[in-house]
Amino acid sequence: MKNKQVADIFNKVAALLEIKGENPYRVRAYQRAAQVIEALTTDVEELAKQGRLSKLPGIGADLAQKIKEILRTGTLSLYEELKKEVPPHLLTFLEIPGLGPKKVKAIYEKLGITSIEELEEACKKHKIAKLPGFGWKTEQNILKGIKLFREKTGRKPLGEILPLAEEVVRILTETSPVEQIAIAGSLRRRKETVKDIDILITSTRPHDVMKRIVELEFVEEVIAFGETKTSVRLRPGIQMDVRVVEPDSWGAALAYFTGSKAHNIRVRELALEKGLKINEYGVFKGDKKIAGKTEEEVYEAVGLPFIPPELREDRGEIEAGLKGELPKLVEYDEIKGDGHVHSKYSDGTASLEEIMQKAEALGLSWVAVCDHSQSLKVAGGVPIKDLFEKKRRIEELNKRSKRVKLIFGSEVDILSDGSLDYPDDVLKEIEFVIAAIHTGFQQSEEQITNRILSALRHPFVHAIAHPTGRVIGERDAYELNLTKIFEEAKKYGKALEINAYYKRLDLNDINARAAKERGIPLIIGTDTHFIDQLEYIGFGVAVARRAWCEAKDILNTLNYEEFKAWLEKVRNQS
Ligand code: DGT
Ligand code: CA
Repeated sequence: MKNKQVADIFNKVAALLEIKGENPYRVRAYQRAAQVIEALTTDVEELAKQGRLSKLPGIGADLAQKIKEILRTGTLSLYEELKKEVPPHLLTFLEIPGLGPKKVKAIYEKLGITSIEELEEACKKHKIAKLPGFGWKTEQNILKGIKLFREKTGRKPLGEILPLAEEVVRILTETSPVEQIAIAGSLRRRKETVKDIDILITSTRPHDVMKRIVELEFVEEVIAFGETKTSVRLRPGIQMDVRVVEPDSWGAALAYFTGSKAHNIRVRELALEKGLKINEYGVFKGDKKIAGKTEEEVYEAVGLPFIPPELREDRGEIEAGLKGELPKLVEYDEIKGDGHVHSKYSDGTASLEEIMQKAEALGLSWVAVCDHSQSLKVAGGVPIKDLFEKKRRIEELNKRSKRVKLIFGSEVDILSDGSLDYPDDVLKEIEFVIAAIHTGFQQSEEQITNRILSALRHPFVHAIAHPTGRVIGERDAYELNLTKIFEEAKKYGKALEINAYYKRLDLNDINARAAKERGIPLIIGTDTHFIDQLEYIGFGVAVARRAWCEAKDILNTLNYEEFKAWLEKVRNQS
């Protein structure tokens, strides 16, 4: 039913007319029409076909025409015109809960506010409360509305949402009549941030599945309930769309809803070249469906091999697939070690023994314990005397442990002049030195780049941790000349980290791919300070896969002896 779509457009038209200061009767007419259509229990499209629209209360010939226009074109020319006449940010303001057109108009006319940031600032400075017709309470509501709006529109880190989506899949598998179930969309492609959760299901009892979904404990709001599509908002402020598809279309739907859109468009072009039609139901030759049950057969029908979801971004995977040159991506279970873990020696919460146990439980065979260096006092930087105690403890534990070995590492600060935070005779004793910038972010591009370059040239450094310094949603990368850094890493055979902490993912997919193409070794580290987060290594593998990396590009696929050999090789060639 398109009732909601029609009502939404009428509501927006009413709001825009009101902001423009048009005749209140006209505004009211659109609002009323929206209410009437939204409350209909029959399909507005059916009424239109039967010529019964103008029988509806408040809908005259003119509005009936407009409804038909929306049904025919998906929008309304009047609405498109109005959007052009009103500053676009005011339309955004209308989406903030608690802000209607009257208030938006007043805020704009009296204070000239043009962005959400300005609006927030004005609330905090109590400029809004002083406007006529507003007040302290309204101001507080607007602030709350801004927070909700940001939650609603902001993208969320993969690491916050993937575990939630996997939990939903687990619960539905165990407690509802689903047959097939899969996560699709950007989550399946393991994009670093996601807008929403897309889930696909096959079931002979869709109503029961959807009922179970709206009953899930993390559901905050049911946006739409239907047997083929149900949308809910989950508590951390993210929408989840669940679609039930026919088993016969499973592969086609999975391919379609996994995206990316850019990838889908390229696949569709290939289909067209072969005289085929492709959509979420299948691949068709004329009226005959020739594929749709599995993703493999859908790709095959258009002349492609199966493309791993992490590559589906139209970044060359179609061309590579056609030539049979897709990479054999590093697998999650090929990871043998974690390159960056903090222990109690600095600001981590776990003892060396606990790290060993957890690593064993996860099936890892080595962990580099890289605590902060001495001058990083806020993060419990390890003084030199404790460093050698840590070394002895690791040697003792390694003697007793067969399956898991610890590597005596350090995350050594690159000081603001580019020197390292331990003297050379100390650095020499540390098995794995990963250097990092934690201070002086405000320096110029040249200064920061030079600091990293001098660390890369240092004979005892093996790798650079979180090379660009960005923190998703909190801090941009520092000013940096990555090209120079790649050149120097390549020249000295040093590694760059893919930091797997979900707010860092640094290097990101694009930069990691650039490094890999230049033959720079990459090392994945969880950078974890909490023992459970050793599991986050998978987010780093996701970045590596999105960066087209194969096992040979990733140092974590080496076994303990091989990794130790690499560490020594770096030292010997320096
Ligand atoms: P997101 O949600 O912004 O993190 O990213 P996606 O890729 O999950 O995007 P979403 O949820 O809007 O749509 C899911 C998939 O559905 C998308 O990856 C590809 C497919 N899709 C959506 N809209 C279109 C479209 O207009 N054309 C095509 N070819 N595919 C589309
Ligand atoms: Ca999505």
